[in-house]
Amino acid sequence: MKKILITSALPYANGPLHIGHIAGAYLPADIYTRYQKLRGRNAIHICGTDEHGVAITIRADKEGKSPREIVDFYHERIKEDFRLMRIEFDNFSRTSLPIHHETAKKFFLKLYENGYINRKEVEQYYCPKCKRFLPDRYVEGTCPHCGYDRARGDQCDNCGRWLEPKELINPRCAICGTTPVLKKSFHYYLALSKLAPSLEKWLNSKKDYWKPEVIGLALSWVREGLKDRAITRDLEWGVPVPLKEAQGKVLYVWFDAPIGYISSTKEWAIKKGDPDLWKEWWLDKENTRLIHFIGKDNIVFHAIVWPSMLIGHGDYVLPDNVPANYYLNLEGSKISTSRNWAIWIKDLASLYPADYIRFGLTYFMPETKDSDFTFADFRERVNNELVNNFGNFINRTLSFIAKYLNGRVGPLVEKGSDEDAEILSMIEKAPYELGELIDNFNFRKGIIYLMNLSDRGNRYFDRMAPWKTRKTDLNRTRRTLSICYALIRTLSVLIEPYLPDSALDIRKMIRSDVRDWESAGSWSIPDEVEIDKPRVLYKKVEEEKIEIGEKEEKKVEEKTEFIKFDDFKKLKIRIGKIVSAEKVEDADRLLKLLVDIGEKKITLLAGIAQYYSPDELIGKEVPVLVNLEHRKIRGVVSEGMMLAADEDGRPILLHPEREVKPGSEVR
Ligand code: B3M
Ligand code: ZN
Repeated sequence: MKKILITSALPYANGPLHIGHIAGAYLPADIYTRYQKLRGRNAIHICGTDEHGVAITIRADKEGKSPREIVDFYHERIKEDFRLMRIEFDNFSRTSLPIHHETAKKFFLKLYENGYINRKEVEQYYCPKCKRFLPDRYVEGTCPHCGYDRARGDQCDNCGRWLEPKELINPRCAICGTTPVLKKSFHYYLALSKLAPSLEKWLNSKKDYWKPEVIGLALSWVREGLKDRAITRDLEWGVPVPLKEAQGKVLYVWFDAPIGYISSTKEWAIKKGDPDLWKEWWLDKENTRLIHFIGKDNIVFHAIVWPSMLIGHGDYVLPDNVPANYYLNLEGSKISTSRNWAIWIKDLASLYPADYIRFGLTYFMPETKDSDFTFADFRERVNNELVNNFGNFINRTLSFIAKYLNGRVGPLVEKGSDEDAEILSMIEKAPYELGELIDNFNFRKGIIYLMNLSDRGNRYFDRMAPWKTRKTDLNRTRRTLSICYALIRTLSVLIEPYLPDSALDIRKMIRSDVRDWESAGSWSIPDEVEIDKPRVLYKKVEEEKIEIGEKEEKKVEEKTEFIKFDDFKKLKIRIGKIVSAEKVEDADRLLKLLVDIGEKKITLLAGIAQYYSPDELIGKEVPVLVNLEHRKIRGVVSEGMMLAADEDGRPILLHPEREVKPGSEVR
């Protein structure tokens, strides 16, 4: 039996977690790991916080804190979010730990020795205003591939491609917006072009069993041709490049972060008191299945860059699968932390028990396409499925047992009538059928399968009508309820990967210690058993409670209607110098201006006559929209529009801070 090494993406320690994180990577990884363990397989779940890179330093800059303060704070905060969601790890490490720095440096040196890292002289963006080199995300601009206008210098959020700052169209400094200039520096490059053939061969071996969208994306990128990529940055925060000549440079965060999977496993081994234990997982290529749970934006790094690094290194196991999820949208719009269009885990967990949220998010898991979380659907799923179906089946069965059978059921040894046998055969098959779904990363289908089991239980209960038979045939009643009990016992195991707290509660109520997957397929109750006093498992969720966050966040959304940068670029705004100004006959609000915009002079009509006299305007410089469609007013053609501030309806003219050349662009 192979060992299963499960990882989930290392969250950046620069903010708390929201539902998109949980549904995208961590909940599926947790369900998968819990299942494998219940099935008696040798599995571990490894993770930690990603504490380097520009995602952290930008956050620190914004908050006026040091990167260290930021990562210390959010490491704890993120751990708390996971605890609230019952997401468990065998080890949850940090990439700022010495063990990680050493591991990453060694990894770099091995690749360097193997000839897969080259030094290159480069020109790099430098912001003249901030007076600093601008590594990756410090530059923003338009994606050269898909035209997305808020692409960052390391990756395009829209099409997912790995970018370099120099590829961006219309680059700007992410801090101050200034157009950066190029300056000479040098960096180390990962020789992806050289690794591409081996990578492609390896990817081709995954075609049959990876999610089609993941393998499809990866292969299409390889076929587009892979370029060597810089894996170092001019930054102070990060893993120092382990070469003398490279003072002041650190490893690119996406180079060091996946190595965090290895260093976290090392830390786990040390904590277990067996420091070499990690080798049994990372070096045993034949007997380890390495599975990376990630979101869609991390596909390029886990299906292209990281495997290339591993191939170049040579010692370590390669990923067996990368079951990436799509995006979870929120009420129809993309989750955006900067616009606070997100539901934070801490907020949601203050309203509902973990299992309600896990249940709801499993239903919304974006497994095969982007999905949309809405509060209305969330309530409906929880109320209709978890409460009315699953919870109700358990509740009615156990209350009947308590009321009419003195809390006792069983024994149950024969399959009996067709109707009974149908439920019992269903129990026998369930662990295998559900197991197959989970093994294939079909987590949504898995929860639907489970709800179907309790639904069939409910219908059996209705048909057998124990409330009637208890008056006429107590044996029949006992048998019916024993069968329902057996199904609950099965559910108490099979539901555990999804709803771990409920599983525990149910087992306590039915006083069962059956916990392993295979035994969940057995229905027999050899001796009479007694149950605990039943308690209601779930309550319906109410509407008002969630609406609060919803409304607040809607406000943020409605306030600004965002336009594309490309649309903004269509506006040609120039500084114009007013050459002459005169009143327009029969129009007491209008002035006719002749304005020098560099290459020519144009005529404008401006509704400012009540506030400015022609004389005081001559010689003044003002911003002018020069590509507005022409309009004829009172026989005069206006060829553009002067821009001014609007103070409660009163126009206030704008002037450049010092005199500039007429025709200068305003951006
Ligand atoms: N921290 C990116 C992210 O949170 C990154 C994942 C690293 S996995 C090695 O989207
Ligand atoms: Zn793009």
